[in-house]
Amino acid sequence: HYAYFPGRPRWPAGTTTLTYAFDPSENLDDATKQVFANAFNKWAKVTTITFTETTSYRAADIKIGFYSGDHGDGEPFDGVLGTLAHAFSPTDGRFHLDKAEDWVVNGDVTESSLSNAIDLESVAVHEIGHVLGLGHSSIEEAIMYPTITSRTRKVELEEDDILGIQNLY
Ligand code: TQI
Ligand code: ZN
Ligand code: ZN
Repeated sequence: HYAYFPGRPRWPAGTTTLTYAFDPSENLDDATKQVFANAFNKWAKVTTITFTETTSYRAADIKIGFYSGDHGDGEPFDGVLGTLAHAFSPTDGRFHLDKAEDWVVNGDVTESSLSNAIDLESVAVHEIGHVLGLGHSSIEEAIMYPTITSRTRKVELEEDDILGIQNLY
């Protein structure tokens, strides 16, 4: 079953648009940005919130970046596997990914020759759930279930994820 963060934090009532931006200190290619756009769209489809990219990192509601090791927020990344990414509860908006992972942007992660390959969209859909206020689900099929395996793709919201987000917004 779905869960929320303690105190059930959420983006304010009446929020119809959330903006997101990529840390300008890295130059992500369009394919990578498209993966995030696709992940946001999964949540947009089942809520009344739309997500739009902005070039103003400073002003964006959701700030996305890839970092390695200690990156200044007290939650250092740990190299290959272990923690892959983290996102803070509403309305913080920080969404960080571990640069050390073998992220799969294009192509079929299940066919990757890298045993540690991680599907970027799968992780992005999960972390956006956290950005919006969902905690972890006890249902294994849910996007918000707290385990993902290498070389696995899991990007479709499950009924439990949808009930959770629709009960929050
Ligand atoms: N990162 C953890 C996660 O996103 C970080 C974390 C632990 C967390 N507890 C939290 C974030 C509570 C918010 C609230 O769950 S992770 C998965 C999953 C991770 C894990 O790198 O371990 C995914 C990142 F759920 F599949 F295991 C993405 Cl999809
Ligand atoms: Zn971080
Ligand atoms: Zn999680």
